[in-house]
Amino acid sequence: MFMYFDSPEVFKERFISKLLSSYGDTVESASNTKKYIVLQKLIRSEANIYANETKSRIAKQEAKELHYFSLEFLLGRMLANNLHHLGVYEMVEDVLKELNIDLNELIELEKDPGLGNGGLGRLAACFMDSLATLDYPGNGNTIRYRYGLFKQVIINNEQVEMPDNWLSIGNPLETRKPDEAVDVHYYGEVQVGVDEKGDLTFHLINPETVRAVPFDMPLLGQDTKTVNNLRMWSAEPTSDIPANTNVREYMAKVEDMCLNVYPDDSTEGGKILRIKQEYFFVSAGLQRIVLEHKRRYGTLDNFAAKHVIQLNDTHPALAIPELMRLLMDENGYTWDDAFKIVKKTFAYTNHTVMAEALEKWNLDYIKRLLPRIYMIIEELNHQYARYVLSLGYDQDFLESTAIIQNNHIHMANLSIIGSFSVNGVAKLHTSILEKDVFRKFYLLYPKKFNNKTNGITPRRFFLYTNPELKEMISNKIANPLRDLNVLKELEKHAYEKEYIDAFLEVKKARKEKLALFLKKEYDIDLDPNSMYDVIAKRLHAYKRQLLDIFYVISLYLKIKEDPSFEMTKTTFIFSAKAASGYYFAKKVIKLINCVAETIRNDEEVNKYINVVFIPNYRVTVSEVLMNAADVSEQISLAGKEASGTGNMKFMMNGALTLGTLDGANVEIRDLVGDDNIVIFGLKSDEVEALRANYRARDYYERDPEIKAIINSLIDGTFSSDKNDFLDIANEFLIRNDEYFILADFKAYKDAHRKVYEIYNDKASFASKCLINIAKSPYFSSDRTIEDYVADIWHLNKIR
Ligand code: 26Q
Repeated sequence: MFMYFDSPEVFKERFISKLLSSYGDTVESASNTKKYIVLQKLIRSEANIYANETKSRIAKQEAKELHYFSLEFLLGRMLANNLHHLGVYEMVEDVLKELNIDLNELIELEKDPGLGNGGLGRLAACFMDSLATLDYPGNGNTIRYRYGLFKQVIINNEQVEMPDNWLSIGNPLETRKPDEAVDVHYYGEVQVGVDEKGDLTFHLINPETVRAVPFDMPLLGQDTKTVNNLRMWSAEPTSDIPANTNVREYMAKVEDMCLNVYPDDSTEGGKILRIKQEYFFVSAGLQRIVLEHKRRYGTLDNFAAKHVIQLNDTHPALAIPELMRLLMDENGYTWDDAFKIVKKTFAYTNHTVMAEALEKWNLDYIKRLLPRIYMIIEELNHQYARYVLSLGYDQDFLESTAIIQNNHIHMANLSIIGSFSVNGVAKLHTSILEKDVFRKFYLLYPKKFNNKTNGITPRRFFLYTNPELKEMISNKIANPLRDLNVLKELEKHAYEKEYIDAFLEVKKARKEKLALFLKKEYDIDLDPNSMYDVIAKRLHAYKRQLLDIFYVISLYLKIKEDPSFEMTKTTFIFSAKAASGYYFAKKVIKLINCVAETIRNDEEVNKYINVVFIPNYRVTVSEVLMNAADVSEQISLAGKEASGTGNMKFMMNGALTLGTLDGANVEIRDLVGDDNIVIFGLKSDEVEALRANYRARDYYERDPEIKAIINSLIDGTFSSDKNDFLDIANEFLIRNDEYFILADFKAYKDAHRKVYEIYNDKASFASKCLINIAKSPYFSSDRTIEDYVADIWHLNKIR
C-alpha cells in the first residue's frame, strides 16, 4: 500500500492533491490554515490505517486492553510530535520548504487542546504516549470539552479568564463516529419488576436522555505502527425526546454538559452538572466497551480477563456502579457474579492527599439524578458493611470507611472498595496513603495498595523539544532517541571539561530560545546571561509560590536598604493558572506581578533581578521553559505534593532542583544524591509534629526580615491600594500560616545561598546538571508504564 509519508515525492504529491480536493486550492492560493489542516489530515489518514491494523491485531490475539478513564487529557500540540513519531519531521520540513511553506508557521497554528487543568491530565497524556510507543493496547476515554480550562491573560497585574476556544479552526485529527453513539440516561424513576425466571428487573422510566457521540483521535507512538485511540465523548440531543419536553431548555442542558472543564461547582446546579459529566463519559465509554466485547466474545464472563480500567483519580468512579448496572440489568448477571467481574476490572490511582480535593457528593443529588446508580451504591455500601463486620471490625471502623457517610458518597471509598488495586504516584505519597489517608483500608486490604512513581514522556519533553541536548549526547555518547538509557553514561563524564563546556553551551542555547519565545509571544525581555530560576505549576497555597516571591521581596528590600549589595543577576520566572474561584491564589498571582512591576521600574534593583510572570501556562510553554531553567523550584510543603511531574521535566533537561523532601523530589534526591540537589525545609513527619504548637506570629515578631516582608505587603510598597494584599498578610498574622511558609523561610534562604555558590562555579553547576540528566531515565513514563503493566494491567505487547 502507498502510505502518505513514504517518500518526499509521494508526500509532496499527496499534500498538493489533498489541498486541491479538500479546498479547491493550490499551494500558491491556499492560506496557512488550510495547509495546516491538510497536513494534519494526512497524518490522521496514515494513523487511521495503522489504528485499524492495531485493532485487528488486538482482535486476532484476543489481547487484553487497558482503558484509561480520565476527566482530563492535557495532550499539548500534536503536529510536531506526530511527525517526529513517524520519523518524517525533516522530510516534511524539506518538502514544505520546496513549496515555500515554513513548517514552523503551521505548527504554531495548532492550539493546545486544554482538556484538563494540571498534573493528572498531563500524566494521562504521557501515559498514552508511552503505551503506544511500547506497543501496548491502551485507550483513553474522556469528554470532548467545547472549551478548554480557560485562557489566562494578565490585566492590571491580575488574572483574567478568557474562553479557551481550542476548536476555533477545528480539530483535524479527530473523527466523529455517529454510528457508535449511545444514550445516557438521567433522572426518571426506577420501575422494579419480576421476569419469567422470577428475578428482579429494573427499568428507568421517564428519564432525561442525551446522546453520547464519540470523537476519536489516533494516538501515535515513536517508531511504531501501534496506534491507540483517545475517545472523547460529546453530548448531543437524542432523536426521540418525550412530547412534553421544553425543547429549548433541553437543548441548553445538552449544550452545557460538555461546555467546560470542571464547571464551577460552588452551587447546587454546578455540582449536579459535575456529576452529570462524570457519569456521562463513564457510562458511554463502558456501554461501548461492553457492546464490543460481546460482539467479539459472545459473553461477558471473560470481561475482566480482557479489559482493565484505570480510574484516574475518583472522577470516573461512577464507572463502578455503572458496570454493575450493565451486567445485572442489561445482561442478566446476579449481584455476586457482577461484583466479581467489577472487582477484577477496576484499578484506582489517587493523586492527592488534600482533604478538600477528595470528592464527596451529596446523596440526594445522586438519588435524583441517577436513581438506579444510587440503589447500586447503597447496596455496595450495605454489602461492604456486612463484609467488614463479619471480619470482626467495629462500628467505628465501618463508619469511617463506609461509602456513604453523613448523607454523602465518598468517592475514594467507593473506588477502593470497587477496585483490585489502589496506587499512589510517588513513594512518599503511597506511604502517606497507607499510613494516614487510607490507613484503615490498608489494614483491611493490604494487598490492594501499591506505588507507581510517575514519569514523563522523554519524547515530548526532551528528545523532540531539546534538540541541542539530544545532539550533544549523540555526539559524545550515542543517540538517545530510541534508547534513553544511554544518558546513564553521562555520569562517568560529568566532571570532564569537554562535557561541562558542551552542556553549558546547550543550556545557553536553550536560554536564548526561551528569551526569543517570550519576546515574540508576550513582549517580555529576558537576559540569557542571568540565572533562570523557575517555578511553573498550578497555583495552589500548598505549592508555595508565595515562599518564592517572599524570597524575591527579601532581596528587593536588601538592595533598597544597602545599594552597595551585589548579587548574581537572576531572572525569577513564574508561570501558573489559578482556579477561577480560588481567591487567595489569584491574590498571589497579583502579588507576583506587582513585585515584578516594581522591580522592573527600579534601576537599583533591576540590575540584579528580573521577575517574569509568563501568562497562560500550558504544555506548549513547558516545552520551551523547562529546558531553559538553571534552577527548578519544587517547594511544596512536605507531605502535600503527591508527586509532581514538572520536577522530572526540569531534571531530564539538566536543571538543579531546589526542593523540599516532598513527592517525587524524594526519589530524585535518592537517585542523584545530596550533592546534586539542594534540599531544604521541614520533612513531612516534622510538619505534623510542629502543627500543634505553631505560632506564625512568633516568626513575624522575632525575625525582622520576615516582619519587613509582611509589612511590605500592606504598606504600599507593591501596590498603591494598601488593602490589596491584606488577605495575604492575614494568612500569617491571623490564619497562622497553614503551609508553614514562615517556618521554612530561613532554610529556603540558606538553600538559595547554596544554589548561588554552586551556580557561580560554572563547572560544578554543570557537573551536577549532568548527573541529573544521567539519572533521569528512571523518570521516563515508559518505566512507569512497564510497572503498571507488570503489577496491575498484565498486558501483552501487540506488535
Ligand atoms: C475534586 C473534588 C472537587 C472538585 C475538584 C476536584 C479535583 C480536581 C482535579 C481534585 C484533584 C484534581 C487534580 C489533581 C492533580 O492534578 N493532582 C496532581 O497529579 C499529578 C499526577 O499524579 C501529581 O504529580 C501532582 O502532585 C498532583 O497534584
